[in-house]
Amino acid sequence: MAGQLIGLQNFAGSDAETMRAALSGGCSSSQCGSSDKPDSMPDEVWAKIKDHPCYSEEAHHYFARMHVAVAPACNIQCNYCNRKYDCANESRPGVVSEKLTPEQAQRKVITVANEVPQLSVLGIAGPGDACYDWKKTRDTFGLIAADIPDIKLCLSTNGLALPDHVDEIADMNIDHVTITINMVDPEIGVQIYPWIFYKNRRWTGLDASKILHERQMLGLEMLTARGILTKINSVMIPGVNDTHLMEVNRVVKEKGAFLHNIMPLISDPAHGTHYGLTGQRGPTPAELKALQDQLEGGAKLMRHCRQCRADAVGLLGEDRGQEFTLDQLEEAVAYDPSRRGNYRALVAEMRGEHEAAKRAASESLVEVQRAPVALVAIATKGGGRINQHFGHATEFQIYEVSSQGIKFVGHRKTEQYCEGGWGEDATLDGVIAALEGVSAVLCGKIGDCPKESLAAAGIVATDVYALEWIEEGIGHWYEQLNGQQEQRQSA
Ligand code: CLF
Ligand code: SF4
Repeated sequence: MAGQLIGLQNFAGSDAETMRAALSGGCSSSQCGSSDKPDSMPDEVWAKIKDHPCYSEEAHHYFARMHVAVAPACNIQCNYCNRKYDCANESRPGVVSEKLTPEQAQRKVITVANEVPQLSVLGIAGPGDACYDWKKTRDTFGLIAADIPDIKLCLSTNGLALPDHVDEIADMNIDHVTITINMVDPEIGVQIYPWIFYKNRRWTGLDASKILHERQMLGLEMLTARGILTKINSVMIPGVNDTHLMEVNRVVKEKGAFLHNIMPLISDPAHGTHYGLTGQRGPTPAELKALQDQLEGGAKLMRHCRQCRADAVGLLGEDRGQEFTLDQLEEAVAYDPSRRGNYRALVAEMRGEHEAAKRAASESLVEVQRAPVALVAIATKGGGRINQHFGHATEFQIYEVSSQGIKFVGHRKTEQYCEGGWGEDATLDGVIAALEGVSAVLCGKIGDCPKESLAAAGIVATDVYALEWIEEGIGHWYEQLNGQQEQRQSA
């Protein structure tokens, strides 16, 4: 069944046929038409999210974001942040990005747009606060929107300075704003924020926490009133705000938040943060999933966040930032819209086919009565297909399957097992540990050796479904599992 696996991240050419082959993994058939728009979603909201890889889980299979690190100044102190590094409210902590001027950012974005046709969103997520360092944020977005009018503009903020800029945000067509809201009770905020800087003075303790809370709520309400989509990031800090995040979810939903993204605290003494140095731990993956499951039915959850860098480039889960550092950029660049245009046209076709496959998979699962709920890990390079070699994966996308359907529930990061054609046993042990609780791994290709080790750990690994759509492959695997069980029961 498996044909040639074609990389999605590096399209060799800009012509439509090359891209079609890369996207379809070798198949040439496609159908136009249907979309993934939920029936209850207004068309104007769908138009804003359908190509945004963070606001739409489906879009993250096809579209890429890039961040430019133009806003280094910050007006608060979070206990999980060390100012040597980038803003941990949106980015993985402990990472330093290359700070850019708005003009340097403009050259970088044009270069990326010419080379990465999946690019759909430009985000400013620090390395400090995009609203506090507003002039640089505004100048950067202004320059790039003039060159690439269809790129979506997205920013991330702690919220303190947000109300001062909401009108300009609306005027500049910034459709997506993330606010980090870790509490709606200032008493809890005291344990997270030692100080803020507001109205030319420094505030501490409960006063600081109250001001921050009021400004965050005001900013969220102002954005909602203007129809700007908001995502709320909350850092889950066990023993500090973990149980309180239920209340945060309720309040932000009431105030119109579009998405809620619960991010695990990453705490490491090497990062030099207050929490890192005082031994505050982050949640386990199981604790995070349990909280997310409890929140189902509240504000819609984002479960596919990768806590990316403040200078990240590429599909979520990949980081091509190092290919576009300042020293590699040309002095003068001009935007060429052809590759992004060709790519979008093809994705519009492919999505129809993907949707049809998803529907067919769901319908066939209704027939499957007896098999238990299972977690399935997928190795994918993007495009919505099972198209990555097991040994090349640095993360697996995790889906939950039952007779009720198939849903994306998260991802697990791993070390790459196979480097230069050889797999390391020690690395494989780490991969197996990362796949705890998973019943099957579906991938583009896998050798006998890792397959046997996974089988010994109770995990089926197979490349039989290579190049199928993810949901299609999971559905086929699950039906086959059910068939085996039925045979065992009738024997
Ligand atoms: Fe960047 Fe954030 Fe915009 Fe996305 S990231 S500013 S909304 S374009 Fe996305 Fe990265 Fe998670 Fe952020 S995966 S850290 S949620
Ligand atoms: Fe650090 Fe971001 Fe918090 Fe500022 S808002 S202290 S940069 S994590």
